[in-house]
Amino acid sequence: MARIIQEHIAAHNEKFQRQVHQDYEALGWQLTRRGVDIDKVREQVAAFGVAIPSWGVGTGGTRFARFPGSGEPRHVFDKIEDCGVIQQLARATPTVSLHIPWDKCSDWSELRQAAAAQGLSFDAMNSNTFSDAKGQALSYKFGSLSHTDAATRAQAVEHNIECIEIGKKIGSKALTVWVGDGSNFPGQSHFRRAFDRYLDSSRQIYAALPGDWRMFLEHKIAEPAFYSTVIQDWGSSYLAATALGPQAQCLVDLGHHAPNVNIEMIVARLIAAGKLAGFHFNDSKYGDDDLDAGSVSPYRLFLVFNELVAAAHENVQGFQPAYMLDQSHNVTDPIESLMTSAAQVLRTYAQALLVDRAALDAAQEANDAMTASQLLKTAFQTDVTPLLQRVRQDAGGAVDPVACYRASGYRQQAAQERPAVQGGGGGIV
Ligand SMILES: [Mn+2]
Repeated sequence: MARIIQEHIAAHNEKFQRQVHQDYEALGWQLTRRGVDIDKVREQVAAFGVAIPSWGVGTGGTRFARFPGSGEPRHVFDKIEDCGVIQQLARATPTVSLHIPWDKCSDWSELRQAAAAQGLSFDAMNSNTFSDAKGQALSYKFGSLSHTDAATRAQAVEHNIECIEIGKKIGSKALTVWVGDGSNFPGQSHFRRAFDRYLDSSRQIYAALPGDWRMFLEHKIAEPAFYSTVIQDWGSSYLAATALGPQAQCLVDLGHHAPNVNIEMIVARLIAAGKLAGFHFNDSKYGDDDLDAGSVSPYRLFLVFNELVAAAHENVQGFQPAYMLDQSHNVTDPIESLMTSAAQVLRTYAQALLVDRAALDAAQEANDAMTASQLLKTAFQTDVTPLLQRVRQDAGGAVDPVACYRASGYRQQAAQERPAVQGGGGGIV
């Protein structure tokens, strides 16, 4: 299937050319008055990338139902094609994060070439021991890396090592491990023993990690285990990552915390400890809702980015977080949602770059809470839309990615070429 032709994007951009130029100039003057060089901010934003999860281009679902969309990807090569369109139009997602076994294929070098043809490379590998793969010998119904049965734990370890082996073939440099292990009833699980078993299994995975790889431990407070989870919070994650060694770090999925938890504080703690692996961006109102990034609480996302920009500004040693989207699209076209979320991540990064760090430092030192708070608000309330449009336009993307995508007819074409299939991975991690 042909990607969206560049002439279509150029014609789309042509309509906005004058407007983008004028708005960018106006924003430039506004920022100049605040002592900010808009071109420097633009360069930083243009260099920022967030990975697409391969499972994100399929329609998600809830435990009640899944309503498949049309033209859904049938296999990993279709997924790469969709990811290529997202990158082509939004220019913020140069990498893809694979999920095994959902993305298994027979020729990894062919996949690597297919991705490269779309201007894509591969980010962290994701293992799956929270569901049973077809033909799998032992079930993960009662856990995986922390299972009471040694053979089941060994099978889960082996699977993670296989993910590393696949990752080596496609240029990945990290393994993300999230386990659904936990319990649904008080008394069901011996908390300390389960954690010890998890550590013992994880040590075997860690030992298989190449020297230049990192292992990302993703915590989650609940679901599918609704009473307790083995790696329930950043504290457990930090304990495990510390026990494993320097290549193990803690990954923060924004949806994996109790309501109202101060996530930006957690981020700051992990940065200080040199243990921040990176992020799974999404948004939520109640729990692990997996809504589009910044769709409910954009200010919370901004406060997280404020910590990230501050750490970079202060040259915190070893600070190199990995960024990925992780959301489920139940009612929208996944391509539209992923482009919108990627743009939101870039927008929030740009806003955080606008915080007057010297003034904030001074306000904090002087205990001037009002000024400090206003400095953040001033940055957050700046409309950086023209800057984002310019970044996309300069890179050959679309000024308005969703409008350009809709007008391209890509989805309709995909629907014709990809007959609907049953099943497929629609998981949420
Ligand atoms: Mn996640």
